[in-house]
Amino acid sequence: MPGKPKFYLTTPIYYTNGLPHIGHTYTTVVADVIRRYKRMRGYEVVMTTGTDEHGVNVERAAKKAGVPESEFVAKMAAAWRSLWDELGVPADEFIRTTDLRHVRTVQWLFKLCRENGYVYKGHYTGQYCIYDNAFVNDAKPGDNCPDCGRPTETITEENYFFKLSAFQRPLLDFYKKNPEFIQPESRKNEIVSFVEGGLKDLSITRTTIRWGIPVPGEEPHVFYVWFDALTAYLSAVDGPEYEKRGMWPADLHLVGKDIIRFHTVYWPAFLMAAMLPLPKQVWAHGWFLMDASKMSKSKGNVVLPRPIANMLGMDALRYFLLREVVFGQDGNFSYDALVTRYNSDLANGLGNLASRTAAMIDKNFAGKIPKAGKLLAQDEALARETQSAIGDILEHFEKMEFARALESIWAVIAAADKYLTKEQPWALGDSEGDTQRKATILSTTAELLRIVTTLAHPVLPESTAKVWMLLGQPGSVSAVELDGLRWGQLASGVQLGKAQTLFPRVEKSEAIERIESMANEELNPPAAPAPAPVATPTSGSAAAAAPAASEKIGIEDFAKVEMRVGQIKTAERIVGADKLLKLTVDIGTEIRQICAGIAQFYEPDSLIGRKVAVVTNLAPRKLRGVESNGMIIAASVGPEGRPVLAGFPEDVEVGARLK
Ligand code: ME8
Repeated sequence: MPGKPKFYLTTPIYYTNGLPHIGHTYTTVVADVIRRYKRMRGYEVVMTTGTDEHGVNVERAAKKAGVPESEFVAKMAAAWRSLWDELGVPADEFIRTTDLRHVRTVQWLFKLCRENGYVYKGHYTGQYCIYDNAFVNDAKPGDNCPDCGRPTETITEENYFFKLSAFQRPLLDFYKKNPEFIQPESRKNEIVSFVEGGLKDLSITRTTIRWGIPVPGEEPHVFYVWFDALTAYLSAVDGPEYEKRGMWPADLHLVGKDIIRFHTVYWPAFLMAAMLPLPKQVWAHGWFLMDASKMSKSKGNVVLPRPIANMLGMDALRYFLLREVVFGQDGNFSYDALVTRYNSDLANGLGNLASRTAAMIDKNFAGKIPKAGKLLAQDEALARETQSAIGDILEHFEKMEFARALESIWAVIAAADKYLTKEQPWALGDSEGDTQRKATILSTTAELLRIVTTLAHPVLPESTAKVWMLLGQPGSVSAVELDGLRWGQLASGVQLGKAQTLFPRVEKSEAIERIESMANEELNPPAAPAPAPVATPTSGSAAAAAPAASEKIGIEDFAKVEMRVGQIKTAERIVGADKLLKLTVDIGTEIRQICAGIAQFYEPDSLIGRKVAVVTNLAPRKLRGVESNGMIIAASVGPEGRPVLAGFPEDVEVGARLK
């Protein structure tokens, strides 16, 4: 049996002098969407991302942090990697440019280019942009970098040069023969005219910096960052042994428009010089802007992904990034637009359709998906409309028209809402005929839901998996083959899964405030460890939290802690914070809002009226963006530290002081 076709795609290898913001998240999320989509179309997919760890910027950042470069980059790379894992966009291959497998590949590529006569030694004096790690051609001393606008530095040094000039014709021929290589089309014209304007040879090693991959036998030469960084795509799939792995050439390099030239001019030229296969496509998307300018930490306008994922769920962020902006163009990021889309498209759209459908099936058919009875014209029309949308939506995905794909999926959802409003299954009675009609309407809606869920899966992996379970469909939605997706494949007679809220509606200003507050906490972490929401020791046993004998405290220290009997008035879950409950607690003199990390062990309703011990003189702090003004005392039980609220066997007055 022939194996699956292979698909290899990459994101850029991100710099380690900062942490990921929404711009990096955008590229990585798009890569993940394509990966999931391609898998559902039967491909064996490898997605590479990683970290670009060499260069003078890292040298300086490590110095500033007072640690060796290797330590600095190891920490940063781990942070990038774990954030991608946490956000559900893990790398299949995470390549670090300090990995040995990468070092070997860069040295091997250089050797091939040199053996083929495309490398020579020379001197270069020029203006260099340390921020972009690039010499700035045609710049004079004092000029700023045309890309980032920051000052350039004059550098003279012995370099190895790559004969880029020899590749003007081969590159132009290659673009012509491979019209799909540079995407989108508008970018292609830009690159073609750049290459037509003539190519200068390129310095690919440096002797003035230390932190780089050494050129074997040519120390102190180290590789200049782009020769190093671009090669990471090949190192990740076994470098010199790429043929054995079978993933090279890459099918797709996804990049932002800022680095398209490196990917469509330098990279194919290096590979041509080494006589290695060339990638099939480079897709350059636009920028996410904040207040119409590019995000940067120095401008203080970065948007972080984690607070959004915590508040609204990662699917909401994915949906927004792909739906809001035409892929390839620039777009503006705004929290307002994000939350609006969340409430309208996810909570009211997909979420509402799924929960309504499930609730009606539950009520009328004991939670079992009914079989359709006689179909009326309107049922058939909806089926036809959905069936024909499948092809269009797949085509949009194929062409990377993500916004249009989602628009078409949501048009189908809107058609279902309209259908339900018109057919009003809730208004039908219990007669044989009415029950039959209800069965047809609900099975039609459930089938439509199965199809949109499947089609939306690459973009909304978590929530569509929940809808799939809710519909009680066999297997997992990620295993559905999109090629075979048709109307009429709904498994009927199956029991619905447990109902759950997919996208709880949020109040816009509160949601934005909480996201911003969490972002602020992340960007400016508190200097001292903040108090835990519940006074439970983290390591499990009470003894573990007790100070060592030599650290015994005096009564005056204990007296600093004010504890009172409180009574819980209200308790509710917090959207985006699985472990926390938001409580209001009467402490005698006032009602306080307190967050407690007990949501996994206490049902909110069971807490109302309960008397608890409260630390009342703690400085207020925000937990997951919600203000907490005090702390509830609990024992920490068992190895997993299950919280058990401290209480009073006898009746006590609210507000009484604990001494
Ligand atoms: O350039 N909007 O790394 P980098 C959209 N190490 N995408 C954005 C963005 C924004 N505001 N900001 C960043 C490098 N990106 C090199 C790459 S590859 C061999 C070496 C995304 O950390 C976008 O994909 O500066 C852009 O190309 C990339 O992050 C730049 O990441």
